[in-house]
Amino acid sequence: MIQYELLHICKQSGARLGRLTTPHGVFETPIFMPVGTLATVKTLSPSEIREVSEGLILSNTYHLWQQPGNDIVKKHGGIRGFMNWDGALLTDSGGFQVFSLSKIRDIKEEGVHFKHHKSGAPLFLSPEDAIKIQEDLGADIIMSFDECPPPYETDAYMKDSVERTIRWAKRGKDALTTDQALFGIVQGGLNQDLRKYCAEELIKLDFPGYSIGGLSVGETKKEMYEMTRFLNPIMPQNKPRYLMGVGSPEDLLENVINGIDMFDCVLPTRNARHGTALTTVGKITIKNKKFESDMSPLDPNLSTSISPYTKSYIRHLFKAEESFGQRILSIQNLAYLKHLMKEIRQAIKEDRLLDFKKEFYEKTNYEQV
Ligand code: PRF
Repeated sequence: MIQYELLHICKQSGARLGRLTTPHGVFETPIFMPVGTLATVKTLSPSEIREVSEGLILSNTYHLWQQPGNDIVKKHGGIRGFMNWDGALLTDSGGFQVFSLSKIRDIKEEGVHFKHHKSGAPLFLSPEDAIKIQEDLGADIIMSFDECPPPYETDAYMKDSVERTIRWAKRGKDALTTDQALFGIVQGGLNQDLRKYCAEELIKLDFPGYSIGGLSVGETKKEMYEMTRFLNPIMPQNKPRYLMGVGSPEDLLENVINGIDMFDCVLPTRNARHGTALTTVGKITIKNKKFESDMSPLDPNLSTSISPYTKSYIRHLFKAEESFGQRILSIQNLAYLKHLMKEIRQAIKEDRLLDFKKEFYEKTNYEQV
């Protein structure tokens, strides 16, 4: 099980500082969790993951269920044993992957029939299956099986979908046989009435934490921020709130101000593999010609294990398609988000997060909407 304690609310911004206690670590929130979809944070070793995370990472039910299979992961004592990770872990339920990866699917009350995202093989996943697989994977925090519809579906569709997501959350809760912390996921697209309804129904089921799904799926940033701001007073104060799949620097800051405690996103590691660095002064496209003989470190204000490398060297690695370049930027980008979240927590403690926000947009090229 987990415990959450609300420690402080920033007087300037309303942002929350909390403490999340899990069986494998105690964490201050707000926190960013790096993504290790296939039981690996792409390109990094566990000691590197330690360096660039707070010690809490995310992995995925859908992917590990399909490859190598949850039975094999279970044999290793779960994901932690499988990937030799001694920190804490959260798994997503597979709900989102079914909807984002598979174009052909048939949603029924019992679960979802769909095709494998590569082979096309027919598959079926139910709320109970998602719990069983997550029990085998053995994370500290696990997710309900939900439907994540596109943001601009009709209200009628959204209503059916939200009702089903609530029923699925209840079924998952009833199926759980371990003391893993199961979160409910608030859906409802951009419809405030449905979001409120979904949150209230899930709160009645008394989950140890609540996720917000169905955002950052094609709506505008303004719409996303409006929805987290709307949900802030509706969500319970004494439980953690996790905004799923959100993790650009500006989205972290804006959503912390709207009361979010936990985040995950592939953005820092995916950007890294494509040559985009996130730094304390903003985004950098490392392949740019202007870095050809740039002797400065990637980030002037952040000291990490990759600080000794010059921009010129890292650019060279990308131009030569050497995989070490991807590793260097993965470390940088995650280290930067860890640093940013630490600065945000400090600003909350000192009741000056809005001052921090102003400076953040002044000192970086991250864009305010
Ligand atoms: N549901 C689940 N996982 C998710 C999402 C969701 O809606 C999202 C949407 N941003 C990311 N990951 N189960």
